[in-house]
Amino acid sequence: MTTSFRWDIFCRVVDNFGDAGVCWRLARQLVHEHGLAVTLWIDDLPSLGRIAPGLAIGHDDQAATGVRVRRWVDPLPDDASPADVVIEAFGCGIPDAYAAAMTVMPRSPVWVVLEYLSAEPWIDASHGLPSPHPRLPITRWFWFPGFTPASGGVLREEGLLDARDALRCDQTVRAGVWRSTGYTPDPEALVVSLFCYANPALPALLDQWAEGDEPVVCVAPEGIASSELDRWTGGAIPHPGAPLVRGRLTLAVAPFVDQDAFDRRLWVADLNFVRGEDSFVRAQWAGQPFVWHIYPQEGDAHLVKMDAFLNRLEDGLPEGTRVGQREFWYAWNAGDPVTAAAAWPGYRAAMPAVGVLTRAWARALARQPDLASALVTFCENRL
Ligand code: TRH
Repeated sequence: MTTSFRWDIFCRVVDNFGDAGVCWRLARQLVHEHGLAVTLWIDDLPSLGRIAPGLAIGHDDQAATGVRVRRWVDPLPDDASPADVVIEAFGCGIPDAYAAAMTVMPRSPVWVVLEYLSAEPWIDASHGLPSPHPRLPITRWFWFPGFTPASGGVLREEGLLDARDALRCDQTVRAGVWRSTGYTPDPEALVVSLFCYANPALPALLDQWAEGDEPVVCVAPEGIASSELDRWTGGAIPHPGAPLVRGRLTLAVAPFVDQDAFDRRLWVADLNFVRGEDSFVRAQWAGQPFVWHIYPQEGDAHLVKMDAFLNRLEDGLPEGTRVGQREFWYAWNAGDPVTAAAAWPGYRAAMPAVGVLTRAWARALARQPDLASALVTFCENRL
């Protein structure tokens, strides 16, 4: 589809990489698959630069893979006129003057608040609802990403699962994915990609892998879980290209790469530890067993969300496998070394069945419309 519509996406980076990651992925897809003119207004270019390495983080206005990327400063530059569609990512707010200008456009722009992803059942009834702006004569539409056809869906690029399957079949390309880490692929080893928040349970898990019977390769991105790794390695965290071997465990560190390369890591690992929102979705597309370190919230609200997701994922799973997965996810999220170590053997035993389930889950999810396409249809129907 080719249109002349202009889209602006506003993104404030709260912390880490997920806010930028989701917006960057969405922006690229809107340009590449929907022919839209997209500007990403972002207040933290260095964070985006970590996952979009070609970006010039000192430039306030630039084109990057077809997306116009502009630094979100206050006030916005004078040439910032409202687009046809305005995406307010994660309720970050739209600058007052820009919002006021939206209300006097000859054709009222469509203003969409992109919410956080959730598997909770209530989001289906809230997805796509309008809400009048509290002060301005304009409507905001609420978009709830989720896992059901009644929700806003999740991001999925065209041909994603085919690209994944093709890469998995190509041994040379597969091996190339790990080259920067210095680890030489060993078909006997369990290859774990580790992307998590600080987690006191990690050293106990590393001990278990080091002392176990099975060769394990654990690859962590640079700077991730650094205090735990620092402690576990006695201040000698490996550099990319020079893994550390202790017992049966090879611990390797990988440089930060762009999102597509990060996806490829998830595709070729046997087990993916992921976190936040975007890598959590990408692990689902990878179709390998995965363990989600959910972003912690006050009052353990995140555990309600994790439970809602597990309820959907495990539907139809045999009891033993279900318990194995659930116990390990809970132990990992509790960050408790004792319960996490105790739950690992059960999870390891459940992994083959969990893998079958995860692949089926990805196939079923891929039959639903992807978030970007659904969003384009929704907005164009309102213009
Ligand atoms: O980094 P995250 O924890 O991000 C977030 C933020 O904390 C945010 O405030 C919170 O609201 C949200 O989680 C739920 O995890 P996430 O979402 O997985 O984002 C990581 C991004 O980084 C994702 O787009 C993948 C990308 N990435 C790369 O592109 N290359 C890499 O090498 C790595 C390690 C990650």
